[in-house]
Amino acid sequence: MGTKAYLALGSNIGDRLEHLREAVRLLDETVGVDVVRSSRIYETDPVGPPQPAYLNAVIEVETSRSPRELLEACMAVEDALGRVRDERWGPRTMDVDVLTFDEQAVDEPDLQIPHPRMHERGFVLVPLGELDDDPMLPDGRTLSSLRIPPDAVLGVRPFAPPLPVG
Ligand code: GSY
Repeated sequence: MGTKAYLALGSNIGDRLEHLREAVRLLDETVGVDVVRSSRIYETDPVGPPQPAYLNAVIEVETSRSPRELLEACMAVEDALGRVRDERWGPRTMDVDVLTFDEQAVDEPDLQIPHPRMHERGFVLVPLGELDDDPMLPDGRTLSSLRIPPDAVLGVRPFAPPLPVG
């Protein structure tokens, strides 16, 4: 039995929907990673500097990898989809973030789980809430206790059904 992890996917350059589909295919082909299910796809207002709207989704994976090995798999998918790591909050063909890893917490300089900003982001919370009504959040927060600012949710609009899996 592997570990259940949630990953956040985002794309705002080029054929965004195809990039999300390709990310799921590549992750599922990765040794030690099985994509189990996907949220619906949302079109979301960009957070950060002015840039095109994103497509975002959250997927559930089952993995035999360690948290760091899962991070490496996510970065390999970003690289395969042509991500250029320049501007920190800038546009990208593909972003894959590890949100949770069972109930484990990781606090290393380049890897923090649960993802430290996930509870502030409507583009993460809305799709994640479809898959799990009580996900692990930073500092023991619960989804029901969060006060999500209205514009964080208004900027998250259903766009397409869940990504094909398997
Ligand atoms: O943090 C992931 C990349 N990203 C996003 C995103 O995925 N969606 C939205 N709506 N805004 C974002 N800003 C950044 S950076």
